[in-house]
Amino acid sequence: MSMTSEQISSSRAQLHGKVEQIVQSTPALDMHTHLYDPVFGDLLLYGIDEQLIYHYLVAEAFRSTDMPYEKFWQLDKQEQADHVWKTLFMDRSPLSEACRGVLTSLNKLGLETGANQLPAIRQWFREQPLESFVSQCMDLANLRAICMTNSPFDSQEKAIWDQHPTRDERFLTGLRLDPLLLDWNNAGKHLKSWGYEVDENLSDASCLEIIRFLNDWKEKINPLYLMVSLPPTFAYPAHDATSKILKEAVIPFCRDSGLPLALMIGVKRAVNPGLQLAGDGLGRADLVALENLCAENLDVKFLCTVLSRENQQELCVIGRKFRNLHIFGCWWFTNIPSIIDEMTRLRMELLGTSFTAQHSDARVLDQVIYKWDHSRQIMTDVLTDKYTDLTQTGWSLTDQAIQRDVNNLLGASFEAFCR
Ligand code: HDL
Ligand code: ZN
Repeated sequence: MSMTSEQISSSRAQLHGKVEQIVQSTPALDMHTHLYDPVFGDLLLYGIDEQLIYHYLVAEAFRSTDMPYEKFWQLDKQEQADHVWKTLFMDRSPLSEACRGVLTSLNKLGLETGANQLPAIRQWFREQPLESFVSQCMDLANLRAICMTNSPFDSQEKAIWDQHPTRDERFLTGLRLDPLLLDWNNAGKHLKSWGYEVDENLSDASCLEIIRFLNDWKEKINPLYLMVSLPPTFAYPAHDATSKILKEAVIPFCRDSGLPLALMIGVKRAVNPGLQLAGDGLGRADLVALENLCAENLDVKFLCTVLSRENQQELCVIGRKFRNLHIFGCWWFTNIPSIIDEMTRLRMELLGTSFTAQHSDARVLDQVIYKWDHSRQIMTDVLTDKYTDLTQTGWSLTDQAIQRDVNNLLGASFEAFCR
C-alpha cells in the first residue's frame, strides 16, 4: 500500500535524523590542510586574529574599503583584524561563507560574538594552552587526522624537519612540489645547494638526482602523497620542465614508491599581486592533461581536485574511466555551500562513494570547526536525498550500510585507494 505524504515526510525526517547522527559521529580524515603539528611552532596559526586575516576575508574586505593595499599590509595583525571585523561584520552582515565560518567556529567554542566582543575573544584565545586547543578543535570538527602541506622549499619548515622533531601522530604529511615542478630554475638551485647534482637542462642524471631528492624526503617525512597545484594552462605532455620532471622523475618515483600524486588544477597565481596570498584566482583547465597522465600511467595512483566549477563533471567522468584516479574535496573557491552541494550530488551520481567528499584546506586551526560543520550538514542533506531515492526502488537500507558509506566518504575510500 503506498504511503501518505505525511508518512513519506515523517520517514524522510527519520532518515535525515539517522544520517545526521552517523555523519556527525564519524571521525574524518582531513586530507589537505595548511595546518602544522604544534612542533612546527608559529607555523601553526590559530586564534581570532588569524581567522579574521585569513586571505579569504582579506579579499572580501578590500571590496568594501578604499584603503590602499600597502596601508593595510603595514598594519600589524591585530589592526588588520580590527579593520576586517569592522568592514565585514560591523558595517555589513557577515553573510559570506568565510565570514559565517568565523562565527560558527567561535560559537562552537562557546564564545559570544557581537560588536564589542573582540577584546574578550582575544583574551580567551590567549588563555588556551595550545596542546589542549588542538584537541578541542579536532574533537569539535570530529577529525581523526589532519594532513599537512609540507614543502622542502619552505626554509622555516625545513629547518625543523632537519632537527628530527618528535611528532604529533594526528598530523600526517603531504610532500608539496610546486617549486620543483613550476619553477625549476630556482628549485634546481636549491637542490644543488643541498648536494643534489642537478643542472638547469634537466639531464637524465639530473632526473635521477631529483628521484634521490624525493626518496630522501620520503624517508624524512613519510608523506601520504606527493602534491602540486597547477595552473589552468597545465598541459601534459608538453615541451617544458614541468612535463619533463613529471615524466622522468616524479611519476617513476610514484610508481616505485606506490605513493599517489595529488594534482590540484586550475589556480591562477597572483591575478592581483597587491592582495598577496588573497590575490590568486582560478581558470577552467583542459583536463586532457589529466586523462593523458592517467592513461599513460595505469600503474600510478593520482589524486585530483579542480578549482573551476565548470571542470567538475569532466573530472568525474575521467574518474569513471580511470580507477587509478581518486577525486577529493571541494577546493577553495568551490568550498561554498551552493557548490559543495552540487559537487557532492554530481560525484555521488557518477562515482557512488568512491571519492573523498571534503578536505578543509584550513590555514588556521580553529577553521576546521566550521569547515567540517558546514560540510557535514550538506553531506547529510545529499545522502538523505540519495538514500530516499534508493529506498523508493524497494532497496532496504541498514544503519551499517549508511555507516560504511559515510566512512568511505570521510576518508576510508582514500585510504583504500592508497593501499
Ligand atoms: O594551493 C593550495 O593548496 C591552495 O589551497 C592555496 O593554499 C590557497 O591559498 C588556499 O588556502 N585555499 O583554500
Ligand atoms: Zn591548499
